[in-house]
Amino acid sequence: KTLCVVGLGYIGLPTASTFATHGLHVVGVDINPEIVEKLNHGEVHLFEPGLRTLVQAAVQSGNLVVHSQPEPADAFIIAVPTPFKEDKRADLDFVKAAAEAIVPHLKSGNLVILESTSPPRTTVDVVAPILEKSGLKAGTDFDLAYSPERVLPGQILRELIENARVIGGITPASAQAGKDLYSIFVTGDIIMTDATTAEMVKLMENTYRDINIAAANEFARLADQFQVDIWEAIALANRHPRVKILNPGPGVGGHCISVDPWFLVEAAPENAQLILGARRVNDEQPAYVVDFLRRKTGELKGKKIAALGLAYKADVDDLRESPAISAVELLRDAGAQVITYEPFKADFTVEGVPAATNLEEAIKDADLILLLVGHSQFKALVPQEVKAMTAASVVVDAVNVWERAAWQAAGFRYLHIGDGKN
Ligand code: SAJ
Repeated sequence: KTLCVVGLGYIGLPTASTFATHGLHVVGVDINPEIVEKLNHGEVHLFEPGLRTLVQAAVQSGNLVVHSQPEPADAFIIAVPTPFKEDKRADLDFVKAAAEAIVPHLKSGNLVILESTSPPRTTVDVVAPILEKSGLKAGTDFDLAYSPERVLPGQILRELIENARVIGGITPASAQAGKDLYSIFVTGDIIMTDATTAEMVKLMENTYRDINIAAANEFARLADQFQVDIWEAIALANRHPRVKILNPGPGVGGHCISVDPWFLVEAAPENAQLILGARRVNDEQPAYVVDFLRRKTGELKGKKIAALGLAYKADVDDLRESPAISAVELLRDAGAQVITYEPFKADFTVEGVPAATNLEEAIKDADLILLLVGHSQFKALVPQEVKAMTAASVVVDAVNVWERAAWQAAGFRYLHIGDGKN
């Protein structure tokens, strides 16, 4: 069996490599010539634990080759990004271009799977008509299915294999063909449905999480207003057997959860009011963090703030839609003298803000340390040791990973966001 995977990002590359190490002949395709060149030399352009080793094994076995154009294959997987534009609408240009690129190679009996997160009906209304330019009919001459990925960045390689997977076919036979393909390596259940249901399932999953994080963030603001400590309140509420409130933080980032709910808002604005409200709450959260800082620690102008972490969440190098970056920009605009430190991307700078290359450089002259991302290496910091490295007297923990008592014992004033008590 031969497989052609179009788009070698966080999903396409692990998927292509895993199929290759399970015996399929895989052609990986990417439009970026630098990525093609790198991968063919066994170098990887993304950081994901274990990915480099997997890609090298796939390339060395001869089962994975990387080209810039699709080639004839038994099956095609489209795993290109669906970014969203300024107007909060899904940009399907990459999906369309990938489908167009497959058309000249499509043969009777082939299977095409779309994995890119897309607005409901994309497989049926957008992808099928493009592929049918080949003269072949979707669902009759070739199979077509939508299968969302559900892997968590940081745990992609394990979750790709173990998670349950939904396959939505434009016909039951297409769903079955998709199931047969993924069965090669997926050990979790593979559940078949129709294509549009599968698209909606994916969007519902991430929207559900966004709404629940928004609830946590809104509770944090309320607790702050009522002189309650949100973390104490959440711990108590979560003792209820059917309540599981998520963690408030500086907001919701990444290319999934902060984006996907918009696809539903775009497709049905009048029926997506709660979804829209949740998006607004989460998007305003960096501003809440800055407002909290101002209320608790006074005037921001001239304040020297060491901002630790810029990634969208802990232990990833991904800065897309990162609320930490938004918070830094707001602090900068408020006149604070911010210096950032992001260990996973030390060379990245927020415009107009210096970036330190190590922790000590970031914190030594600071008045205040602001923790924006709970990277393991920040979590592991020993307050006594930090005290010896910094002029700062206050730490503000936006992700609640530090122990209040330990920081206080080391002589810091400790605040976590959503704390109305301190
Ligand atoms: N966050 C909070 N509070 C929480 C949990 C998360 O503020 O209690 C923030 C994180 O810091 C981050 C954002 O939310 O900024 C999203 O992080 P995440 O770890 O919840 O999810 P992602 O975006 O890394 O991956 C999600 C996953 N979806 C769900 O958990 C429902 C993953 O399974 C999907 O595959 C992925 O989106 C995707 O590609 O769609």
